[in-house]
Amino acid sequence: MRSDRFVHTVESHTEGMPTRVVVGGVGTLPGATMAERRRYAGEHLDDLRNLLVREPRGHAAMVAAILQPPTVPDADAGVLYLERAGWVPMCGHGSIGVATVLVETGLVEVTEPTTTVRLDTPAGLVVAEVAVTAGAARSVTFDGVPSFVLELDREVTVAGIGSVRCDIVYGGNIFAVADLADLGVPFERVARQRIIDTGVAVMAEVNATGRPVHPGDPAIAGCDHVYLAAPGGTARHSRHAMVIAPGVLDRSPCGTGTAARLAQLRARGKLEIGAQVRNESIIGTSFHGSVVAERRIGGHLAVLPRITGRAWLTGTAQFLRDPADPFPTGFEL
Ligand code: PYC
Repeated sequence: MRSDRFVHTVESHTEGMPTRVVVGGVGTLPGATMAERRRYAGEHLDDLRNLLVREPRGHAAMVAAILQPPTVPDADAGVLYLERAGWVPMCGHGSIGVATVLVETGLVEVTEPTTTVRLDTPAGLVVAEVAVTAGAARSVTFDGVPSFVLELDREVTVAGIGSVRCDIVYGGNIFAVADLADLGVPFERVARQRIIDTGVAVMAEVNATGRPVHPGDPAIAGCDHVYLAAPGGTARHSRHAMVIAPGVLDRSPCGTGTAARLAQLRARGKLEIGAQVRNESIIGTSFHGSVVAERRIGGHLAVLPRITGRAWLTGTAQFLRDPADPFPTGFEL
């Protein structure tokens, strides 16, 4: 066996979406904060990202999370999230996966019925309460990052469709939120490629007509997730398709997308503080969320989102890289 890289992972899925949790083989990255480590990873570790998420070790929907020593004293673990398009500041389904892995592998001290896991992420501290019974993590409730609308009613022109309205919202990542009905695409699995193509077109137009930027952190820039709300939804029960760059559907209900949806509904006056919202994915799995409070951040009224979902461990792996492999960083078809 020849290998110049070994990476140890615990595999999981959160309501259908994978999180490949890297527990060894990377080492501590330079940086005094997780935001600095994310920047470092973006500049130096794209080969590792590609190796982890692309074929033949990964697939189009693979998301990974690299565990790091925390950079703040009150956290249990630092986490870097990576997907096909890059190193994202935060990932909700990934945080649920990481918290579940930390509990079920004993990487944190476990208490029943609740174990608190504090994750140091590039977007800020994420506190997760894991419901534990007989050593098993039954569900994870996490407090997302303060989430807020950047712009309501942005008009974009989508080729073949025309002018479409969407809201630009930050929920840990930057989202465009639009209605599938306005795009003339059905909310059906068989229409998945049309949904993806339309979401990617909306994303491209949003970025081309005024690339959104987080007001407090210029490193969080660009819309790379599009929330396409299904017809017939209400403020209390939304069904949606989440299109992620460069063109894949989230299988889970998307944690940061759920936070963005809560912020959007609140900004539109459709959601009371404390009201429970069920957010359903294209495969019919759900996260449950609510706004627990509001806080002013700069010129924005941000909601503090609380979101619950479940994750399951699916395996462990040791990935190798053979220096003679013609695809040392994987490939995309
Ligand atoms: O759950 O926040 C999320 C997420 C982002 C991309 C895929 N899932």
